[in-house]
Amino acid sequence: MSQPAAIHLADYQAPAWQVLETRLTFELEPSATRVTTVLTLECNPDAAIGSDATPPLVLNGEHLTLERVSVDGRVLASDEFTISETHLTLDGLPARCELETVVVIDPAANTALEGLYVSSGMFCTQCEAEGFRRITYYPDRPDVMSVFTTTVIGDKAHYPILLSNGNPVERGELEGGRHFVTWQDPHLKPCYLFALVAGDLVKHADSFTTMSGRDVALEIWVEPENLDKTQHAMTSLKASMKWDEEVYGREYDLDIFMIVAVNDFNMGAMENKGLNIFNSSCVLANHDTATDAAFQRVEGVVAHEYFHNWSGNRVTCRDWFQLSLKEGFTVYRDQSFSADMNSAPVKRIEDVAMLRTAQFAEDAGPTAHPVRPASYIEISNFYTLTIYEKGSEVVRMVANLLGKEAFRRGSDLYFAQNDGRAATIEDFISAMSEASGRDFTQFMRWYAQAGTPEVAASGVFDATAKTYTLTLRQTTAPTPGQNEKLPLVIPVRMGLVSADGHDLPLVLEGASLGSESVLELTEAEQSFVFTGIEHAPVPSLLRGFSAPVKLGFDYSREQLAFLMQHDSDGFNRWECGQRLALAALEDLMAAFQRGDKQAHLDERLLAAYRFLLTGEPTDRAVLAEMLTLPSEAYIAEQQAVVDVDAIHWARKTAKAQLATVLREEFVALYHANEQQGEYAPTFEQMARRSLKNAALSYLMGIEDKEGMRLAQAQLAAAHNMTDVRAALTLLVHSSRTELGNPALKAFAERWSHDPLVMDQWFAIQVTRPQADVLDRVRFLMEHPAFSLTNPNKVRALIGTFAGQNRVNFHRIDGEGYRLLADVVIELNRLNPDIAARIITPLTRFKRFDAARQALMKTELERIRNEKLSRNVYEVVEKALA
Ligand code: B3K
Ligand code: ZN
Repeated sequence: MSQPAAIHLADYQAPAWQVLETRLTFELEPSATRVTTVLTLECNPDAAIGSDATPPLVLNGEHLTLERVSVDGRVLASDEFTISETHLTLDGLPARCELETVVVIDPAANTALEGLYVSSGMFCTQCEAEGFRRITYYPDRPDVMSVFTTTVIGDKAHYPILLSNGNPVERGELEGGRHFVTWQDPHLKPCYLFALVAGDLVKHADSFTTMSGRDVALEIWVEPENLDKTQHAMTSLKASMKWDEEVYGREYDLDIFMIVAVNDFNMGAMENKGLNIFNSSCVLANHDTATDAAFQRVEGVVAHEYFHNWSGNRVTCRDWFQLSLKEGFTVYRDQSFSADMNSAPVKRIEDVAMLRTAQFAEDAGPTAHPVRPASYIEISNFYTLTIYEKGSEVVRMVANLLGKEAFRRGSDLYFAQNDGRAATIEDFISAMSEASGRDFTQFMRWYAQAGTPEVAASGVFDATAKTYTLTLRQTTAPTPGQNEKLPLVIPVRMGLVSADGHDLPLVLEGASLGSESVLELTEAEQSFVFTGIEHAPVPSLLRGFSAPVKLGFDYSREQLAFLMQHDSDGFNRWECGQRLALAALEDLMAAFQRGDKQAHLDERLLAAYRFLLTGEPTDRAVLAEMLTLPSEAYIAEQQAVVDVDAIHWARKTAKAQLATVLREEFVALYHANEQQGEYAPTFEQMARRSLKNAALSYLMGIEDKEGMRLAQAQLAAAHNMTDVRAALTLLVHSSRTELGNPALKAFAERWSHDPLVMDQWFAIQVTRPQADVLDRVRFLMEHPAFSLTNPNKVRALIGTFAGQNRVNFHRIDGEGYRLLADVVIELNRLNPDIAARIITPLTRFKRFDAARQALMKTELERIRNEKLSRNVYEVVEKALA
C-alpha cells in the first residue's frame, strides 16, 4: 500500500486560481443527490505562466461520480480534463471563466460524517476541514474565499425545511411534490464554512437587537420531540451576542442566525456562516434530561461557535497549520465568557485541570505537536487539545502580558486589518505587537515548540540582607522530531506570603511592585532578588496558572496547608490543596506497593479537610472543587511509571478514610445544600448541587447506611438529572448490585426514547470500578440503543470506558486493550475521524510497566495490519515509531 504523505507548512503556496462566485444546486435524494456547481474563476495574476497561458486548475473531489464538466457553456469531452480519485484537473483555461460541474453523491452511505450525510432522516453537512471535496469539485482550501448562492431542492413532505448559509432570497414549488429554497451568503467565505440542512424540523424562534439597532432573527431547529430542550441554548446565544459586543466590540452581520441540532456528529459543533450545526449533546438541555455540567457545556459551545463568526469566519485561516489562530483564540473567548457568566475561579480550575491531565499527556506522548504544527498527514487528527486548549493558554498569556486595554486595542486592530482575509498567526501577533509596542519575537516560540515546559523554582531567604531570592529554571523535554528546545517567555504571576497570611509588598531592584507581580522568565535560569523582607515568606507561584507549565517548588506539607488557607489567589488555594492531597495519595500508593493495606492517611490532609468543612464559609462552588481529590488521570500524570492499581486503591482509600473521620460533617454538608424551592439552572443552585453530591460521594465511599438512604431517596425524588445521575452513579458503582441493577433498569425504561439520556446510562455503567465491567461493556455493545455509527454512543460507551475506567481498561490480562482495538478496527472503516480519536489511550503505552506496554503494542500492531485510513495510519505510525 502506498503510504500517505505528510504536508508541510514550509511548502505553502498561494492559490493559482480564485473563485469569485460559487453557485450550487442540490437535488436531494438520500442515495443519489445531484450537485450542480457553477464557479466563476479568475487566475491569480502572479500565477500566470508566460504571457497568456494559465496554470492548471486543480480541484479537490473525493467519492464523487462526475456527470458533466463544461467551461463557458461548452461541455468538455473526456480527454479535455484529467480525473483521479482525489482531483479534477483542467489545463489551458482562459484567465477568467465559468466552470460548471455536475456530480452525484451518496449521502446515505456516508458514515464518515464528512461532507453531506444523512442523520436521523435529515440531510446535514460537515465540511471543516476537508469535507467539501466530498460534495463537489472545488479548491478545498481556506484561502480560497467566495460568495455562495445555494439552491436546495427536495421532496416537500420529507424535507419541509431547507436551510443553507446567509439569507433566503427565493422559494417555490416544483413538480413531483418537490420544493426549493435559494440562499445567498453575501460574506466571503472558504468552502469549509458551507452548510446545508434539510429535514422535518421545528424551530424555537427569538430575536436579538444588535448594538447598532439591527434586528437579527434567531432560530434553533430541532426534531419536534426536542423543542422543550432549546431554551438554554437560546438564552446562551443571546448572552453570547451581547457579550461579544461589550467585550470585543463585535456585532453580528446577517439578518438571521440559525442553529440546527443533529444526532450524528463527529465533534461538538460547527460554526458554518449563519447556520451553526450542533451535535445534539451540545445544544439540547432541560433539567429532566441534562446535568448541570451539560448545561454549562451547552452555554460554552453555543458561545464558542457564535464567537467564531468573527474569530474564524470574518477572519479565517490562511491554511490549516494556522488552525489555532481561530481555535485557540475562540477557546480563550469562550472561556472568558463562561467565567463572566459563572464563577471565574471555578471556570479556571476546571480548565486548568483538563489542560494538565489531557493536554499535558498529549504534549508528552507520541503525537505531541506545536500549537502551530510544521506538518501533518491528516488534518482531522489535529483538532487537538494542544491546538485548542494550549492555544487558548497562549492567547491568555498575550492578554495578560498586555493588560485589558492594550489587548482590546490589539484585537480591534487584528479584526480591522484582516476582515475578509485568510490570516496567519503572525497577523494576530503583529496586531498585538502594534497595539502595545511589545516585542513578541521570543514569545512566538510558544507556537513552534511542542512539549510542556517545566519550571523549577527555589527560594533563599537571607535574614541579614533581608532579601528573598527566587530562582526559576526552565527546561522542556524533547518531543518527537524536536530535540532542541529554546527558552520560552514564561510569565510567572506571584506573591510572597508572610507568616500571618498576608501578601508582602514586593520590591525588586528598587522598584515597588505592590503585593503581586508577574515575573517574566525568558532565559534558561533567572534569579529575582526581593528586598526589604524581614521574615522568611512562603512564595505563592504561578497564580491563576499564569503559564501552561509544570511548576516545581519544594513545599513542605505544612506550607501547602498554610497556602491552602491563606493564599490571596483563589486558584492557588485550590492548587495547594491539590498538592497536599497528591502528597498524601503518594504515601498511600507507596504503602499499597509494599503490600501495606492498613496505611493511614496523612493527618495534615484530614486537618485540611476539617478546616474546609468547618472553617469560614467559602464560595460553595470553589469548596466543591477543593473537596475533590485529584483525579486518577491527574495522579497518573505525576508518576514516572503509571501504577493504575495503586492509584485507584490510594484514591479510594483516602476517600473512605476522609469519610469515616468526617462523617458527621459530610452528612451536615449534604443537608445544608439540599434544594429549596424550584429548580433553576443558576450558578448558585449548581454550586449547591455539586457540593451536596460531593458530600454524598464521600458517604457512599464507605457505603454508609445514611449515605445509602440519602442516595436512594435522591434518586426517587428525581428533581433533576444532576441529582438523579449522581445518585444513580453512586448506587451502580457500589457493591450493592441489588440496588444498582434495578435502578438502572428503571432508568432505561423511563428514558429509552431519549438518545442523550441513554448516553448517560451507558457512561454510568461502564465507569463501574468492579472487575465485571468488561463483560458489561461487551454486552452493552449489543444493546439496541448502541450503535457504532453514532459518535455519541461510541464516546459514551467505549470512550468513557477506555478513558475513565482506568483500572479496568488497563487490566493485566489485556482484555481492555483488545476490546478497544476491536472497536478501532471496525471504526477505521466506518468513521476514520472517530477511530483515530478513540484509539488515544492505546497510544500512551510508554507510560506503563513492561507487561502492559507489550500488550498495548500487540494491539497497535494488530491494528497496523489492517488497510488503514489516513487518520488511523498517522496515529498508529507515530505511536509505534
Ligand atoms: N471548527 C469546528 C471543528 C471541526 C472539526 C472537523 N474535523 C468546531 C469548533 O472548533 O468550533
Ligand atoms: Zn472552534
